[in-house]
Amino acid sequence: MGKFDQLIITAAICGAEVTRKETPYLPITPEELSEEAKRCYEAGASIVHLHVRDAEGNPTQDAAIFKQTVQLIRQKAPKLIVQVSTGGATWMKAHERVQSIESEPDMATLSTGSCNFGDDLFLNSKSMVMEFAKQMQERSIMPEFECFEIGHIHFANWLVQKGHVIWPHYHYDFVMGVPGAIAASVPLMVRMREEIPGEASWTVAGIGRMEIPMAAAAIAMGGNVRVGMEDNLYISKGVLAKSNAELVEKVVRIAKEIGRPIAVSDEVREYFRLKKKDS
Ligand code: KMH
Ligand code: ZN
Repeated sequence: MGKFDQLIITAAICGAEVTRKETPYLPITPEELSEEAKRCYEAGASIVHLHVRDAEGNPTQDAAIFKQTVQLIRQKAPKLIVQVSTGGATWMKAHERVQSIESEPDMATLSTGSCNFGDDLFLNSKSMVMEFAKQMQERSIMPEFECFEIGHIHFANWLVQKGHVIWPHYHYDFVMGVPGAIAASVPLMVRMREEIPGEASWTVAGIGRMEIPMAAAAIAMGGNVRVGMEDNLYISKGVLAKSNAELVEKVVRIAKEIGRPIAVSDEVREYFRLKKKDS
């Protein structure tokens, strides 16, 4: 495939940390999450990054809830690429976190190192990451390397070099601005990009008020963008986004001004060489 210039937009619609107290617009139930995923798809997202919640609205990696949500998303937006979280929440155990891949998504996140995460520790030991990678490989689920620090990129590269992750294409997500991990700044993003293999692709997820500035810089640099309430709740200063789709629409507007075409899911499926999946 020649140069892939289209902008891949990932919508991170729920996350594990945000609460309904912080925003009444947070989608939580499988029905709400699937409707929101469809809205984001229609707005221009080609990938949905998915966390789910239990009946009380608390984060969970429960396989049944993931399966139900993935099935609903596939009914409502059949082309949308579904990427489940194996990061879950900081307090979850490894066996709990990895259950999400039982929903047979197209992709799953693979966090490739530990870091502080606000007041907590986000633990991703070498053995945990290798076990998650093995299980994803067995199920033909493409990993997205979640890098909260520059060294996480190096460990992802090691996994590839040693054959622990084998895929025709590799994609990295630079998560920038989590308190306790790498800051959200353009020079650091440039530095991170230098560390990934030349043929790989990358996305930036800027946290909080840095979401849109980092997105704009990534669009200009030829990278890709993640937006959504997992990372940022505001559409503009002091104004809550009423839907994740509003954040996707904002990125689409910026991309149009900069001259980046928006990728559609089928193009990304081919670029990433995703395997056909059914719920
Ligand atoms: N909630 C964070 C502790 C992922 O989705 O893979 C981890 C996270 C990363 O959100
Ligand atoms: Zn996540």
